[in-house]
Amino acid sequence: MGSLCSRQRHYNQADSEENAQTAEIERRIEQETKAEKHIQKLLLLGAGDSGKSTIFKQIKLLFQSGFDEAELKGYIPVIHANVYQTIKILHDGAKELAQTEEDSLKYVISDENKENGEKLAEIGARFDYPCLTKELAQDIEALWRDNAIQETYSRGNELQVPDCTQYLMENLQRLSDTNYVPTKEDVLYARVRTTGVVEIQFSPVGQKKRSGEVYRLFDVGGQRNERRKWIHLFEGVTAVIFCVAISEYDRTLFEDDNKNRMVETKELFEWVLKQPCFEKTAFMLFLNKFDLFEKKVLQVPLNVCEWYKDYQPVSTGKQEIEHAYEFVKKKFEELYFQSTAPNCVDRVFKIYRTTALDQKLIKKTFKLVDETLRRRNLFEAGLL
Ligand SMILES: Nc1nc2c(ncn2[C@@H]2O[C@H](COP(=O)(O)OP(=O)(O)OP(=O)(O)O)[C@@H](O)[C@H]2O)c(=O)[nH]1
Ligand SMILES: [Mg+2]
Repeated sequence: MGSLCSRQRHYNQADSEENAQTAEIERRIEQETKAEKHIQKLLLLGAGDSGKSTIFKQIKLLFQSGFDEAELKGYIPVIHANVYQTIKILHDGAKELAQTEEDSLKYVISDENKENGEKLAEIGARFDYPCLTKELAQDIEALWRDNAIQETYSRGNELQVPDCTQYLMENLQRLSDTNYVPTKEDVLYARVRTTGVVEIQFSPVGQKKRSGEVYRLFDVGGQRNERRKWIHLFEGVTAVIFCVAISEYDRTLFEDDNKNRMVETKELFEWVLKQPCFEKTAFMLFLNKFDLFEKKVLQVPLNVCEWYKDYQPVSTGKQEIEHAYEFVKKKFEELYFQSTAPNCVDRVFKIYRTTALDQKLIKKTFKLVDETLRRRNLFEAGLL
């Protein structure tokens, strides 16, 4: 009997320990769920090349520890690949224009650069690129300075020439140093098409002075074949940051040479706005690549784009830039209100003019985004 009692006591003790453990696990799950609820989900969306990953990199630089030396060095093959691919595009583009254009002579590569050009184009077609030596950098520089390549570059919008071309070509000597370590700026200029999804958690304002809000930011690939992955991220999104490369109104898609990039972006934005999951989601529209837009607008009229065909230039210089920017902004505003059902009208919609390479501007923009979202949270909690 005595031994039965003691066994009973033993069982009771084991039970209560187990119960305590279960309670502790449940408490932790509850705590974590609460913490998760506190984390606000931000989604970077937009077509390919619109600057999503550049914004993502800026967030890492601004609100996290940035890139350590190993990460910076990890960008060397990417940057070198960008150089080889770019010079190949320009070389092949010049050859094509020299055959097809009426004023074909200006696209003919000079005799002294012909052989060099063929060699570089062959390298650019490889899967494995060689190390960028000083000699190769010099060869690339010589080809870049060739009049035919410069003429071709001026038609870069027709050839999928990357936006970072000028930057890369002006820095070839540094990029080919044996001890080259990419700078923060090099990393921001580097172009890698995103495949899949990457995420980062951060609190704006800075390491020491935090705003209290915790955000989880998701970056996705924007090209057509990547977009089917987006839908898995659409639940519980606090805000969509929709990036538009406003300088690309005279370019066609990388994945479809017959489709204007602005028209694609318009259709994509419409589709995103109509997603039932986003009825209460805030929309932050980043009209990005303003630095390129302000240069282009004075040379290429906005109305070359079918969506902007009702645009009329009114002035020159700074005034014209502002006029063109306001026109584009209005187009997106109209699109937003047309594509927003009456039951969604109270969702937040803000437009920001951005240049993703400009760290100060991105910091300022994120402070504004943070303020807007905090104000909305207070309003929803009935505190405002
Ligand atoms: N000049 C300039 N270049 C920019 C700006 N934003 C991005 N870029 C460059 O544009 C290229 C494409 O930017 P990404 O951030 O990779 O574009 P993405 O939207 O992530 O593209 P996907 O991953 O294909 O969807 C990179 O070389 C960037 O350095 C900008 O505001 N101004
Ligand atoms: Mg990307």
